[in-house]
Amino acid sequence: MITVHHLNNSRSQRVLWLLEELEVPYDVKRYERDATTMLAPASLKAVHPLGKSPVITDGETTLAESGAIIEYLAGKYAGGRLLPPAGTPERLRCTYWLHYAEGSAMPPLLMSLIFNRVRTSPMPFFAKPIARGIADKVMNNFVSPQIKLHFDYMEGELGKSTWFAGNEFSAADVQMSFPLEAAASRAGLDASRPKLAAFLERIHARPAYQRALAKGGPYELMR
Ligand SMILES: N[C@@H](CCC(=O)N[C@@H](CS)C(=O)NCC(=O)O)C(=O)O
Repeated sequence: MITVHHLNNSRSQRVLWLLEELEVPYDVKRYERDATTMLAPASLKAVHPLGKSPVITDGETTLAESGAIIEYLAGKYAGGRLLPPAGTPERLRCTYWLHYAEGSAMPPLLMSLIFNRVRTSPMPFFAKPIARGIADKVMNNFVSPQIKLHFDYMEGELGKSTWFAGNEFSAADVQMSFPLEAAASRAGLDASRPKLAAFLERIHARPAYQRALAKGGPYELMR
């Protein structure tokens, strides 16, 4: 039996969604973020040394890293769906987006989360203007232009095909859901990028996505 070690408001939501798309049985073991630090509880380290979510167990196999998990589950349980056939251009695109989501799209979004925290964290009054000045400078000179670059790129790519790996829905779309949801929640992704906005609407309307929300509990990404 597959067990998803699911942290609230996290990347593991997309693993629940994938499993609902696959219609395979699985268990969910829930973990709650610390309300102040937002970190995962130490108990998750008993499953994987990094203590991050998602991590799954499937029989003797323990696997972390959402791209690897999604590729593994789709390869083992999708019966040929969700991963385009090996050796095709669509498969290469699928692999590309499986890596791009965490390797390229997430870093600037994470930086934006961190520098927003720097701006809003409690600190002595005399430190505030300095901290805010540094945060604003990093955001304006580096992070925001990088985010715009990625938004423009992803918008352009979704102009070429309905889904990220081609005209069929695939594992790549599940993996790409998280950076796009994070972008909509904290980095100003909106209807000015109509292809990306339509992608989010389409995935949110999928019955499997809705079922995964019911399984995972409230899903509100950090701002
Ligand atoms: N690149 C990893 C990132 C894993 C990760 O950072 N997960 C976050 C949740 S979205 C987490 O566990 N945060 C809690 C913590 O770091 O303690 C993946 O895609 O699985």
